Amino acid sequence: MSNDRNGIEPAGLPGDQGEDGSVLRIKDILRPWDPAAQGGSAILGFASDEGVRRNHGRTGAAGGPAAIRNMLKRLPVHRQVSLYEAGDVACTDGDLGGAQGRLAEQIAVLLGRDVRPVVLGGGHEVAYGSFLGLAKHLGDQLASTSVLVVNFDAHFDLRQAAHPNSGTPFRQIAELCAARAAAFQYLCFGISELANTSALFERAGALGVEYLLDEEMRATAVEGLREMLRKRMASVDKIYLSIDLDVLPAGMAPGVSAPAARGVALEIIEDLVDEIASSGKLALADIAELNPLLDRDDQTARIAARLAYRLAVGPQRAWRHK
Ligand SMILES: [Mn+2]
Repeated sequence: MSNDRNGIEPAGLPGDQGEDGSVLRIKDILRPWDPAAQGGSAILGFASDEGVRRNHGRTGAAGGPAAIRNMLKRLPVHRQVSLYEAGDVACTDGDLGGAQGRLAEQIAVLLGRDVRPVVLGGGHEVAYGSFLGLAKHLGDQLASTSVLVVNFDAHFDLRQAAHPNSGTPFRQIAELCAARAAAFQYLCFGISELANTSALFERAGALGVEYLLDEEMRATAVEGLREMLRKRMASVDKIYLSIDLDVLPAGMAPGVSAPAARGVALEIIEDLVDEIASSGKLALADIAELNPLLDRDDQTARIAARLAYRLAVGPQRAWRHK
């Protein structure tokens, strides 16, 4: 890798000037979306908190994509990767279904070029748009493709509501799967017993949802969780991963609509995310619920950027062994 940017703009950050080696950061390798792209990953924003508003939550997640990009672009890169910037889909007129449909169109285009979309939310209503994009891409193949939906979240987000919102996306996905004669395979990590009603646990049971409670996700259990996840992933064709930042402890991730009093530690989330990202089956991922208005020192945005980095670039642990 070269630091020569052809005189356009110096690579790295101002503090990097004078270094001998590579100071490349995400901002230096991020390319505008290229319709002829083949492989790699793309960053795609979903600037919406319409679902949070409808769910009576604290709005502000529409600013999530910009806040995550701002942190992501500064992170250093240690290996060559193809990373595209696919822009934002916004919901500014209250038409959430329309925005989810536009997101789905974009995702289907990326998947059609074998590019992994890493979608930056936005409220968790992003999840229905994400899955809709995968369904659009698969078309008639949806029913015959074994798709595992993995969600890191304190909540099931399986609510019944008059209008779709940030608490309903996985129920909507279940209904879409039923309408298309596809199996609904939904695995949740970090569910809080005290953040979901009995009705929701019953619906999860009726839908055959697999889940681990936050209290079961201790550091001492992580090897068992990884093994369970590896086995579960081995039996499917494709994975859609969703990460709701409110799965993290409130003290670590204050910038969300509904902070978790307990939550699951970041080190455990990252270990499991790395398992999924390196499975060879991860088709697309999203990171939801960052609300920059409620954040503290951009801490939640920094965590979101770390997770987006792992999904778009990969864990960089192997670098040490080169
Ligand atoms: Mn959620």
